Amino acid sequence: MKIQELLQQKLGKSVDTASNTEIYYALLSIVQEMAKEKEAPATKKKIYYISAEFLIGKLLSNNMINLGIYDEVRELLAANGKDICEIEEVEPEPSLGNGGLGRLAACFLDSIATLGISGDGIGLNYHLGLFKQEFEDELQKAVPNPWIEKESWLTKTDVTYPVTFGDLKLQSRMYDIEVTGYNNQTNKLHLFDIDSVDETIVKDGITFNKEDIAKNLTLFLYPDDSDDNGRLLRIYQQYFMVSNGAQLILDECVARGCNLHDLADYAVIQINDTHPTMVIPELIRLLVERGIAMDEAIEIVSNTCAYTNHTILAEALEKWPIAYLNKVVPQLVPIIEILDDKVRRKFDDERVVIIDKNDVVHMAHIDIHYGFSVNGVASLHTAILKETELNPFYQIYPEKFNNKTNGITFRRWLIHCNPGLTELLDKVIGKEYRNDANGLEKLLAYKEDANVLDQLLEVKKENKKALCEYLKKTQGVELNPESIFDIQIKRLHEYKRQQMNALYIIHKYLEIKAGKKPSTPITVIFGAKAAPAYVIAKDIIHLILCLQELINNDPEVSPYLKVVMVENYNVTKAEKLIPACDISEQISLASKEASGTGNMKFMLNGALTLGTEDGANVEIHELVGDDNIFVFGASSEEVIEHYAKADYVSKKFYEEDADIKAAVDFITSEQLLAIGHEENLTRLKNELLNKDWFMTLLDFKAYAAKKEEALKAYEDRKAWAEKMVVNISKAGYFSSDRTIAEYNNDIWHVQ
Ligand code: 26Q
Repeated sequence: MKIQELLQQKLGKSVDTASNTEIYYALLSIVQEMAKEKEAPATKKKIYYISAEFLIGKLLSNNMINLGIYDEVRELLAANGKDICEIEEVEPEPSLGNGGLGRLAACFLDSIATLGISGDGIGLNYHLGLFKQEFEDELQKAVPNPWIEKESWLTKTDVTYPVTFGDLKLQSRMYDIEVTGYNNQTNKLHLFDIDSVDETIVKDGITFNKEDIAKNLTLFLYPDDSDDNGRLLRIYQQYFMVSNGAQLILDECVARGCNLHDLADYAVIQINDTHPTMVIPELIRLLVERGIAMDEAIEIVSNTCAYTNHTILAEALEKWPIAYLNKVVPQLVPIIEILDDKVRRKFDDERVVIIDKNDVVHMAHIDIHYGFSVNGVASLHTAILKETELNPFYQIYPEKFNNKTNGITFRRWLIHCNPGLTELLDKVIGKEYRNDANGLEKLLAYKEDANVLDQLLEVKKENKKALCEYLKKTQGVELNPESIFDIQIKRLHEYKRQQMNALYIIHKYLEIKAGKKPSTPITVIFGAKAAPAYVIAKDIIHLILCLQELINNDPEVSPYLKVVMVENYNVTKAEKLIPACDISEQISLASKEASGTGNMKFMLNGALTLGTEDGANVEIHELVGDDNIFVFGASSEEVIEHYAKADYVSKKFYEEDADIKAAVDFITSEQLLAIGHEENLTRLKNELLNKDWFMTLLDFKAYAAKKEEALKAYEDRKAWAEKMVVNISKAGYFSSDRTIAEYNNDIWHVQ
């Protein structure tokens, strides 16, 4: 049946008389039925991608693109006076992730299905998501983000498993979301939940009784772990995820003919950071329960599990006191002790033990000893893991270490979010790049083509206008689409250095006040959520919001400089911001950003990177060359040396440079104190002066100078457009299809 007839049948009325909401739910149902018809055929081996986060974004349009019906539906709706964008707005965005790691998992599911690889995601169904960010009194306020509606992409299944925590026994329930590849098969995202979860226990923002596990288990992603009960809840969640995952995997493999001894021929489990690490002892436990000897069970599991590391930040590497595990998952503790004992017998090296002398369990160490692959997510990151952070392990297991530079799905991050650019590309280089992203290189031939360059600038201008309208409507800010759009969107973290960008804004503000006006106006846009327990991160948001208030309301300054912090930054907002960006801020302290994936999305959409030699920025730099990127700052080697020698003193930079001093002092100026809170602003200033663990002041001057260079370069519109062409042309490498092909060839060997 044609889509038109299907839609009318679902609606029970003609399209032109239906509401946007009715059309959305009708399309949801049609797409789900079409997706189910493409369910992947069973193959012997299957990849299970297990992750605490899946930041999937809205699904309707992407599913329609992947099913090949998007254009038809858009035209059909238009013919009936309906705008597909307004129908997209009806869909709530699933709140199942936080940042890069979760978005990567979502891009990977898309690419796994697109490459026709048999593989499913395994995670949790958080009812209230991460949290929704609201701004109040120039502060971040966290409130629940309920996103599950009666009709949604979730399909309730009758799959349930028993999960035991000490003397608490729970029964799980599995929900599925279909994941359809681009012109290919449908895989699944399995999200586990319990029927007894009770959203009404949440009061006063995101506060709830952390001890009532049957009611709170799947309420929030990353519940506040600043107290013991919060940390215990995290372990409950993690075990619930992996126990369900392990039971599902064993059941499915047995159904496909596995005799458990040969599990590694039927399953490969990719462990996304350490959050799912307990899947290793849990699988061992289940195999032993099913009659396999301990040593063999350990061997089987070690051949089945592979680990991806996403960070070198010590504080983000999970370590759990054995006492916590004893409380929540006593059944795993004897197994973890055996795993530790084996390591201690083999290696006389306290750095590689699993349970350290303080009785703390190092989750990453379990993954490395008892998995067959350890990968980093960008080439610099993997090199640092080998040479520094995980060097003692690299010495033992050099063959396990490998790099898999991250990628992004071009279906969402080009075709869907930037239809103007997509149409231009289709016209200039044909559509083949949609199937093989390397085909974007064809655009290089048009680098000198004035006509193509003009059209490219036109597309960018239209995207900027659309963003202005959106921000006017949603946040009431008035922006100038002729200004330079400089955007930093990512989780709020000191290592990502949003505070350095804020200091630059202050610096610019002071210059304008002193009469030095920029020749092209600048709009600096931020989007970021701070973990509710991360005090300094919230102080940085406060500073940015205070600057926004001060600057945008100053008639002397606002014609030249504006600041906007987008509220509740999420995937949907990223899709509007990225196509409108001129300068992509990727300014982490070198060595600290494992990869970054926003950097890739911006490049693909024709923004130029202003960044440090960190994460995948290094690879972007290599691909586009010196002329098409703005690189500054201390190198990762220099930074690592500063840490080793403990010789970085931020105050020295403050005292020796008048610009730095003026910018830092301004944080507690009369003007800002009149808007913001003394406590927050003073704390942030003191942090920069007395600690500055991520060396903001070290790189500030180089950053400001490089930004001036970028702003100047922008004024030569033709030269800038040529740089855009180079960035878009070279972005093909960052397709997650390439990344997934590498995972499959080197690690998974599925098919
Ligand atoms: C750990 C312990 C205690 C509390 C929280 C956590 C925790 C939670 C979330 C640790 C890490 C995360 C998320 C990490 C993350 O998103 N990492 C990003 O992964 C991307 C995909 O590989 C990279 O591109 C980014 O560079 C990396 O920061």
